[in-house]
Amino acid sequence: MFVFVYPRHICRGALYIIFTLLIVATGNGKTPGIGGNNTLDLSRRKMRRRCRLELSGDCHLVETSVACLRRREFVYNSRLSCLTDLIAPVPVSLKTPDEIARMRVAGRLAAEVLEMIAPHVEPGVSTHELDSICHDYIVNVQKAIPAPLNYRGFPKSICTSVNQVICHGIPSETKILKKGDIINIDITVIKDGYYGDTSQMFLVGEVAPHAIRLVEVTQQCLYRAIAVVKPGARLGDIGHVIQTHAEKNHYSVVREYCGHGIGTEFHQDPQVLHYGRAGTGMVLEAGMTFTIEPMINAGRHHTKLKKDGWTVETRDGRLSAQWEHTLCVTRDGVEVLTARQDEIIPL
Ligand SMILES: [Co+2]
Repeated sequence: MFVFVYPRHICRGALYIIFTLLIVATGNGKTPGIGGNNTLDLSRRKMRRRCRLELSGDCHLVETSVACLRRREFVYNSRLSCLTDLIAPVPVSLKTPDEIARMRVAGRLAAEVLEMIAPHVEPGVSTHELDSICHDYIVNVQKAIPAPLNYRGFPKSICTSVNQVICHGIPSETKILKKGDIINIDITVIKDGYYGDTSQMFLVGEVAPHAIRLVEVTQQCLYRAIAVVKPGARLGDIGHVIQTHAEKNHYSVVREYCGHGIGTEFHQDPQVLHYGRAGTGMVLEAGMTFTIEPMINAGRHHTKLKKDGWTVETRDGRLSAQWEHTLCVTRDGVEVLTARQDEIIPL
């Protein structure tokens, strides 16, 4: 997984505010724009309408943007991608059968790391030990590369997110797993230049029923989302089924982090939001490869970034769960490139 934060809608929120101020400054949009240029004024009106459409019914976006303004790089990247998107639709690469075969290999390797690490996830083990075991396996057995290591300065080979940690938890010698914990282990490997990205939840010893329920419902969210993937479906359909199922169970969907296109890069377009409206967004086509990785909170959806610059936690301190797969849209549906051997995915 390793979702890089760059939700365009957030900067659309910022743009909307800027445009609104501009319109007010130039006489509520009724007077000609700068230098009396009507063309400019018209295009500004169009953009304003688009920004308003993006925002309609989603007041939290403004709130979210304030929280995210803390990260300069994030703001820069999101503004850039937003402006690009306003000018031209995002081109999404369609993979050839040969590329998909390579991604199948990378996906299988990532899944195998999870299969390998499962018996090690026990009370008393440190997340650092889990990281070392995965690192050695990926490098020495699989002859592959752990993608998170040194990615934008990330210091470890896997992400380990325990209990209230939503994602991007950094493995540590002092973080010892104890009975009752829930942990997400997120693996991304690079093999022959192609990426495979997957994560799963593990229960550490005996776990409280409410935590098990969160873990199960989050996995159902992922499976329901996978089941809607086929040519002609839309990205909004994916977000919609996840949000509907999570909220029906009185949970919330994390907004700031999303799934992503994947291939010869860790993160490509499109962004795959885990909430949204059915029938909206990009139309899926055979050959697209992307991840779906819902992060579902037991309490509110708000997040906070810890001082280490990576670890994302729930703001209310309640539990969070996440499951992730890398998928390929096929001619008649979907192929899960990171399916584990014992996994039955209801399609
Ligand atoms: Co990912």
